[in-house]
Amino acid sequence: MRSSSGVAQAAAIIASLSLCFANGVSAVIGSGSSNFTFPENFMFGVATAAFQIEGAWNEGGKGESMWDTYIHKHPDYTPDLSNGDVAADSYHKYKDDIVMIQTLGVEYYRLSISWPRLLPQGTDNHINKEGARYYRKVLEELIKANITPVVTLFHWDLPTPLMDLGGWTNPKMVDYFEDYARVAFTLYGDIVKIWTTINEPHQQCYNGYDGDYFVPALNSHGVGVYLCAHYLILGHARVYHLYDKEFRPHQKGKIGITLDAFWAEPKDPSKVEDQEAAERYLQMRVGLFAHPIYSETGDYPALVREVVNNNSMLQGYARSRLPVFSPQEIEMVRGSSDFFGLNHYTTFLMSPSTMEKGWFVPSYDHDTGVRMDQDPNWPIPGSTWLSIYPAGFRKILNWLTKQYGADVPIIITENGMCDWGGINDYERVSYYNKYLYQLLLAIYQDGCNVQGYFAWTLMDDFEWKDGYTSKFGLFHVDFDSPEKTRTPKLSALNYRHIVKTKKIDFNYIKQSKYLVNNL
Ligand code: GBH
Repeated sequence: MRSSSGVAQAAAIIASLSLCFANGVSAVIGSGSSNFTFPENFMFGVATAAFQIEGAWNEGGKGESMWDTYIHKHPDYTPDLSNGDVAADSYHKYKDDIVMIQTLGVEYYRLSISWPRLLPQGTDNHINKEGARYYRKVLEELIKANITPVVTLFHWDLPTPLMDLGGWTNPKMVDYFEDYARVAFTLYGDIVKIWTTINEPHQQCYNGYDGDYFVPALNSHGVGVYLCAHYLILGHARVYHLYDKEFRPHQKGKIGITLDAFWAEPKDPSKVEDQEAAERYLQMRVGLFAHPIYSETGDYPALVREVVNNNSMLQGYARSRLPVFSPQEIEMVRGSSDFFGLNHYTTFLMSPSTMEKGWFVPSYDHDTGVRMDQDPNWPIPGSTWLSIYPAGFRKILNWLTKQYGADVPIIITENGMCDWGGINDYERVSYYNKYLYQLLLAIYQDGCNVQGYFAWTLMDDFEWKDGYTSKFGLFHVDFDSPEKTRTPKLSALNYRHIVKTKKIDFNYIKQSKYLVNNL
């Protein structure tokens, strides 16, 4: 194995780091060990996505995803002029990845299947045998290593031929998604027992269909965005029922969806209009997807329906830009998830606005009608959008619990922090400690039903629009080396300690300047 020595080396570095920290180098500013212990069966894991790590974009019979096609056509899409052609080369180095996951001591790994690697045309008439074998090998290797795979079917890398048909604005996508899922359940359902259908529909529709921040860069402001949401929701529900009826009886697994949610804080908590803006943001951006699936009544939230209907009318549309579910569809979607997969990163401060720079009329932003700021006191260690406000994590968990009840377990399918790189990532250590502490408070003091946590992400990867400039990994990847050498960061060591002790020890690793800031 050409690179297993690199991983052995990585494991050795982790071991030596432990020794060095056991000698007590830390300058302590934090508040010592938290009193709380993570619950007995709490699922600790780490997450990745196919397009961000695999590379091998045209190997092994793989078809093109819309990200491949778009970035090849627009090479200056990312600031470093990069693409996902090679990425972290996990297609060839998956065994190394699995050793890294083992080193962290986590029992779960959330990965995604590249739809075009399995179905090069997107449709199920042609299954790529080599792609099918690849995921089989990865999944079997994980099981051998005692790591439970959690598989996402769609983490944004839509097959280009389906994008050419309009992507998720096309109602036919619901069928295609079901067909793809059937192939995946048939091939892997004997060993995969936890599935998620879709990763972050909101980010996909907002950035890719309303705007051009993500591929497909459709710029279908205020129109395509709701079609995308509508058919993603229906596609999810279809796949849920497919699994529930045809596969669950013998495969006996679980299936849910992953939604993303920033916390929304009123900019001035004493102002009613800011409180309303925060609530409107949450309903428009989280409720749009969560309410149809997790609420008692189903369908889009009343507030969203009202806002988009009214604006559509004022704008001269004969019908609402927000599509309408039939009563049968409402019933099909309602309750179509065994858990609530939540990705959470940061918080914004909300105040009402009718127009901001860069908004279009109509658009999702204009419909939402909320200006988003961040508190200058919140540290921003990397990309502009991700500022550190740990308490927001506890608050969004409470908001979701209040909205949708505590019956459906929440699994944090992503949480993590970006910086500009480096192995001594004290800020990331601090981020994880503080966010995980808020999660413990949500469990023990607020009664939120959180059953698992996946750190984003195993290693530095292709961070979509940011290319390779923005780093989220627990492991550093040297993208300049042909080996894509992986090296553990301090945050890997810290996470391993948390997983092992089931406690957060704020003193385990020397503190950063950000820790002074007691949020
Ligand atoms: C998740 O998306 C993804 O699931 C994952 O693939 C990704 O690597 C990870 O998080 C880290 O980014 O929202 O207007 O402030 C997060 C999607 C998209 C959120 C860009 C922040 C910035 C523009 N991110 N967005 S805005």
